[in-house]
Amino acid sequence: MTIDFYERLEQLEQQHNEIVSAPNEPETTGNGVYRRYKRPILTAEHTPLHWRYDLNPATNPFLMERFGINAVFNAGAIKYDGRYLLVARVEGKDRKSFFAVAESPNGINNFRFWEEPIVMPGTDNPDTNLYDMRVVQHEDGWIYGLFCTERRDPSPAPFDTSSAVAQCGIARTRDMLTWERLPDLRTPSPQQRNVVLHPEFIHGQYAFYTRPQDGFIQTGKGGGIGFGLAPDITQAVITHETVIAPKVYHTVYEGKNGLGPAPIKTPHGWLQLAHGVRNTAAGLRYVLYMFMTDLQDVSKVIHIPGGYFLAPEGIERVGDVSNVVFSNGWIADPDGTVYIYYASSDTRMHVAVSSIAQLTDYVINTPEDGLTSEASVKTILRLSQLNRTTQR
Ligand code: M1P
Repeated sequence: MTIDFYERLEQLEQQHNEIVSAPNEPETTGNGVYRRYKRPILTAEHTPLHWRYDLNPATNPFLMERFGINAVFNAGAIKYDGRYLLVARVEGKDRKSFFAVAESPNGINNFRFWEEPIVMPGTDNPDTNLYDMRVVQHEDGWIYGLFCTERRDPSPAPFDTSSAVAQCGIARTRDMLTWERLPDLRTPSPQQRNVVLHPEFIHGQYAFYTRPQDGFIQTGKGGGIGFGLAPDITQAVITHETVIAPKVYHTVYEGKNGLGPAPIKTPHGWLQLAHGVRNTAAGLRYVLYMFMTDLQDVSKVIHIPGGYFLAPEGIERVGDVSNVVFSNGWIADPDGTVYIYYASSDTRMHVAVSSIAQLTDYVINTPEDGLTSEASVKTILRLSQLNRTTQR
C-alpha cells in the first residue's frame, strides 16, 4: 500500500489546527456556583504532531505515529506574563507521564502546547513516573512545582511488578522553561501524593499540605489532608505532620481526601479545592469538594460545605479511569474571575468558570454535611420553611 505522504500530512495538520482553535461555550444555566464550558480544553489530540510523528518521508514513508499519546489530564495552572498556562500531565501510550506547558490567551480555549515538553531533572534516586504538578507562585519569588514521583517499591518479592512508592518531588523555576530539581520532600509518612505548597510563609517556614498514606493504593491510617512546616525548601523535611481534614465515614471523602491546587486568598479565608474518593460497586468515584481555612491559622478548617462541588457528568464519566474528576489547578484573575481546571476520568482537561464572590458564598453558606439521612431532611425542611416565608 502506498500513501501520499504530503496529502496525509496536510490532513493531519488541518485536523490538529481545528482541534486547538475550536471555540468554546459555557453551558447555558449552570448551578449558580460555576459554569462548565462545553468542550474539553486539552486532549491527547492537542499534543503537537512533531511529538508524535517522524515528519520525514524518507524515514517514515507511511507517516505513522512513532510516539503515541494516551491522555492529557491533571494539570497545574498559573497566570504567567498575562497568559493562562497549564502544566499538564501528558501520558504516553507507554504509560509514562511527563509535564508539558499549554498556553491560552483567555483561559477557556485555544490552548496550545509549547514546542517541547518540560525536561525535569532527576534526583539520585531515579523517578519512574512523574505526575500531577501543583504550580504555585511563592512569596519567596520562585514558582514551585510539586508533583508525585513514583518509583518501584524495592521491598516486595521479585514477581510483584506493581508495588510502587509515591513521594513528593519538588522543582522550581522563574521562567516556566527551565526547572531546578530540589530533593524530594521528607515526611513521617511512608508515602505521599497530592502535596501542595502554601503560597505564603507561615511562621517564617514553608507550609505544605500533604496526603499521607501507608501504601501506594491503600491509605491505611492516612488518606486525609495533612499539614506540616519545613524551614528549608532546598532540603524540605516535615517532622510534625497533622491531619487537618480527615476521611469521614459516609461522606464524599470517605475513602481518600486529597488537596487540589494551592489555595486562593480571600478577605474571608483561604478557598480550598480538594478531591474526595469513595468506593462503589463500580469502583472508586472521585469528586471535587471545597472548604475554607482561616487567614490567621491556615491549617484550621472554618467552613466545609456538605457534599460535592463538582462530580463527573456525561462524557466526563468515561475514560481510562472512569467516574473520576480531579483538579490540581485554578487561576484567580484580579477581577475576581476564577478558572477551575479539572480533568475527567484520567483522560482530558476541562474548565469551569466561577468567581471569588460565588465560591466564597458557596463555601460559607452551603449547609455542612449532617452525616445522617435525618439531618439531610432537616436541612431541606429548614430551607423549605424559609422559602415559604420569603417574599419573591
Ligand atoms: O485515577 C484517579 C487518580 O488517582 C490518584 O489520585 P489519589 O492519589 O488521590 O488516589 C492519582 O494517580 C491521580 O493522578 C489520578 O487522577
